[in-house]
Amino acid sequence: MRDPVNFSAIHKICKLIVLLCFLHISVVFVFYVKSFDIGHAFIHKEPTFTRRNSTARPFPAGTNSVSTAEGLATTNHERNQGISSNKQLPVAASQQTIELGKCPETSPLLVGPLQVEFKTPVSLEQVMKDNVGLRPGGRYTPKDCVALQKVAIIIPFRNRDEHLKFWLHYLHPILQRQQLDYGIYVINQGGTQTFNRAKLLNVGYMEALKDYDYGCFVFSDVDIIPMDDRNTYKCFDQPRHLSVSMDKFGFKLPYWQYFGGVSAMSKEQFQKINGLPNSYWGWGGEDDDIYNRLSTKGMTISRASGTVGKCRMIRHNRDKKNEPNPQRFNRLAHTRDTMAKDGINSLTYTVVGKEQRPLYTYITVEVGEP
Ligand code: UDH
Ligand code: NGS
Repeated sequence: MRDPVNFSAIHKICKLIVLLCFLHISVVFVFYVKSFDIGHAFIHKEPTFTRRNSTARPFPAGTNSVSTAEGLATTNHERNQGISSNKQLPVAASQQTIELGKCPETSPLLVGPLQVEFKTPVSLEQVMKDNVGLRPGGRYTPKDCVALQKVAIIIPFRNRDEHLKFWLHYLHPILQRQQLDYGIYVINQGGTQTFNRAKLLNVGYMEALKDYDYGCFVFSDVDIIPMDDRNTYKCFDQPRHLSVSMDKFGFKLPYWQYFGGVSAMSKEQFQKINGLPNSYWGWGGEDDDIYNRLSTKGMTISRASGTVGKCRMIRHNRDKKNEPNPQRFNRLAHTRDTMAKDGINSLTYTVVGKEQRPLYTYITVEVGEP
């Protein structure tokens, strides 16, 4: 005889087991769906992360590293606007850094010969609109690669605002295409004493170094514009002369030793010659003195070809208080003896004002008198 009570107990146990199984499957299912959600969210974001990573590396790896918030998890627009979007990324990714590649030796952005004319007036507002990537003080750093050189461009200045507008209008886009990490320094001679171009350039060197670790210094007259962007405003193994073939000289060098107009020296080259002479007041000779210094120290002049080195000068009359210096020939005969004590080591000046304007840093300085 079978016992009916036992059957009912087994039935109950079976029902309990089925219920437990169902519960177990439900719990497993809920956790599975949850884990799928997390995984899906990560997979969804990862392609964005990978794509940005790859566009930030157009060139072989260099030395500068950029934090994820700036270089990897943000778009170019966000970087320009200073917006960081790394909040949505997994913690591990937001802590990563990437290395920007070095800019190439020859910039791929160069276009070659340029149209340069001074008939159409230029406004600073328009120049600002055309150069939105600049930081205050006329500073610029390439976004996609590490610039090969940090260049301070020094302009001796007094009462040439119209020329400066043309210079900024033409040069800012050129310098950006040359992929330089640069800053513009306009050194304005205060007062009404005789002009002293070389001393102002010495001041520019000293003041620019207070701002940034510049390794190269381009000294440019305010009225000279290059006609070819392949004439890179950077430094070379030897001091560089940039205004090679000027329109006013019939697109030729006026003489082989000519080092006036626009020139570039590395920090080392500049220090080797004790900077520039402070003692040339008025027009003429200071550029020849710089040449004498370089040649005394065994350096030679490097130049682009006559074609790449073409440039235009804005025609103007002689400025007041910049008459030809009658002492220049006598001074030039003694560069070798005077250069050790007349230069950056004997420079004295007073900064009257320093302003970081949108397109350049403007420094007004008292440099004394003859
Ligand atoms: N500079 C000024 N203000 C001055 C004098 C000179 O800003 O009052 C700067 C400016 O950057 C200029 C540079 O110093 O480009 C060289 O001076 P400069 O232009 O006087 O020299 P340059 O050799 O002209 O170009 C000399 C006078 C030419 C007169 C020609 C008359 N037809
Ligand atoms: C030379 C001057 C340089 C000057 C060059 C070009 O004679 O300072 O002419 O001048 N040297 C002396 O006077 C000793 S320019 O035609 O640009 O006015 O840079």
